[in-house]
Amino acid sequence: MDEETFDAFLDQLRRYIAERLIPAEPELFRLDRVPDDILREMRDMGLFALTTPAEFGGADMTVSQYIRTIRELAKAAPAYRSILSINTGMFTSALKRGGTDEQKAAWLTRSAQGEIACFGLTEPDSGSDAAGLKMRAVRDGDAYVLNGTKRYITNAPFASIGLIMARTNPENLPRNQHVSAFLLDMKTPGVSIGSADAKMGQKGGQIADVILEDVRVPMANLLGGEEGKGFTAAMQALDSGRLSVGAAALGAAERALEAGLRYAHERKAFGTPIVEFQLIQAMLADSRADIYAAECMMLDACRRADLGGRISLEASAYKMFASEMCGRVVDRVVQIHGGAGYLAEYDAERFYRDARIYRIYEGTTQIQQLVIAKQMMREFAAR
Ligand code: COS
Repeated sequence: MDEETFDAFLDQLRRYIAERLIPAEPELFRLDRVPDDILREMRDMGLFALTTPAEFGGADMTVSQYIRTIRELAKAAPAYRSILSINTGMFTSALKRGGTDEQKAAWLTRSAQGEIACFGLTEPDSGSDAAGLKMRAVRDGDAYVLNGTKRYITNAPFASIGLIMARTNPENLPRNQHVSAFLLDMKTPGVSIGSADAKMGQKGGQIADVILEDVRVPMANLLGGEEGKGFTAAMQALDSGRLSVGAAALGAAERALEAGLRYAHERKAFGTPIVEFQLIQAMLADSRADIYAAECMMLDACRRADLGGRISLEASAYKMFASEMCGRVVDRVVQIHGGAGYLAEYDAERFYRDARIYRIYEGTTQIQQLVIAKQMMREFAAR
């Protein structure tokens, strides 16, 4: 998308967020899902197709444009980003890199039209150790038969399309080459969805188990038409997913700090607005500096992604910093609110609960440390 069109789009999106998405938050929380009329509007605005190539009906944004869009969206309740970010992030990214021409034509089009996608990697016994997944895919004639359970799957209750990682070849291969990726129509017989899990925060977004029992997936749905490429596809998709989580954390921190700054002006103590107190100013200033640092990392990591090549280190470093930073900012914003910060009547406690997951999903902070250190060791060995 050319920069002028993008700037106009971002302006329009900012207005939509301020005038439509934020005012609709109470309804979103009451329903515990994005209201249908808003979902329709989001589809009509092309928000599910931000990263889809133009030939399949998308806006074909650069990584930088896409991630800046996610940052804006994250200033509204997190569920608005969640409902579309698997489509625009991991699902589209894996297909663009690894899909055959036929797969791209079929599945990118469905995704761009707003069929909600899910990404099935995590299982009851494998989270951080992604290559340890147990779901089996056994070849039978012109199909694979999939059996197993995926856990904590974002959007599972709403999804009609999915990308599911399963083991095709349990013997005689290094362990991550066992994994293949499958495009799944969620209406296929044998697919069932568990009840939505109750969570700490991010109300309106839903996660659940995806249970596959003798699910026949046509051979044509094996991503890239080749077995054993699923782990790399998942890891590459996670690199882009981590940029998106970083942007979500950044946008959330900005929204929270704005609330803290406003409250500090409104609330008086000792006869003066508390913003006049230097210890309050210190919390505001530390938060602003934190946000600025994350913003710089975001811009640099995205620029590198747009140049092509592997960005595992930068994506992990940015995701780690931005998610930890967001945790610090929302904590300070609760503190600035004092007793009011602990009450559900104010937004601060919600921001605090919503932020906690950013340090966990798409790889915990500890996994990001491993990814960063591994790249450092690789660079050292190559000297
Ligand atoms: N890009 C391209 N290829 C990659 C890759 C990436 N980002 N990451 C891994 N690979 C490929 C490479 O071929 C790699 O071999 P080399 O390191 O020799 O190039 C191979 O996969 C194996 O990678 P690695 O040795 O790092 O695999 P491990 O099993 O040790 O696991 C971690 C690595 C722990 C980093 C990985 O399992 C992980 O990211 N876990 C967290 C999963 C996660 O984020 N889950 C969140 C929920 S999913 S929404």
